[in-house]
Amino acid sequence: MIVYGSSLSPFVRKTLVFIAEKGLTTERKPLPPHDPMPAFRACSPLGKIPGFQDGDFQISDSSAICHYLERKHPEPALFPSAAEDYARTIYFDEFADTTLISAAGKVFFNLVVRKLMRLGEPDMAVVQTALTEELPPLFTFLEGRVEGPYLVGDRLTMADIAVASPFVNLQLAGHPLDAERWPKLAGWLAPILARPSFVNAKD
Ligand SMILES: N[C@@H](CCC(=O)N[C@@H](CS)C(=O)NCC(=O)O)C(=O)O
Repeated sequence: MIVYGSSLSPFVRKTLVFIAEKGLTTERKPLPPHDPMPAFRACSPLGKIPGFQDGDFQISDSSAICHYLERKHPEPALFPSAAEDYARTIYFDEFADTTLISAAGKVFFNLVVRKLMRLGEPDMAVVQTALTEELPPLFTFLEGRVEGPYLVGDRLTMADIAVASPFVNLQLAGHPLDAERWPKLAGWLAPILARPSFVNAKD
């Protein structure tokens, strides 16, 4: 098994955490989006990370990879079996991959990626709008959904992995979650990010 892509990507991190929580190990090829490496482009023709290879099977997209792994390695289950909880888990994964990452990504791209890749000065207006207008309602929404240690049911699921992942990007950008303003969300997030799967999801 090979995962292509830098773990700075919330999508790559999500995939690495999922693999670790399955008790699996993977070879790593940390690279940026659109890297020309032929083996990577065979997995991800559009150049998005993560790319994934398992034997002669190749695919990209973090959710597609994780669903594949769930079928291949059913235990421990990271998607619930009950229809309602399954749907809730898919909902949170989709929410994280689209709404949350698109807002958090503006902060991370401007404050971290631009510097790392020498792409010029950050657009602080974009950062401020994301921090003060776009992210707070999302955090408030999540605050209202946290009822215990896991977002769905009574064990870790893809929902926890997907939603927690972009919070690492905010931390790396110097904007961790405000625990006083969103205490329930912070109380859920801290133990999830302290799991070895998250701690070790680095290049
Ligand atoms: N839906 C995809 C999104 C992957 C994605 O957009 N990754 C970013 C890096 S964080 C990327 O490769 N961007 C380059 C591009 O969109 O062309 C997934 O879940 O893997």
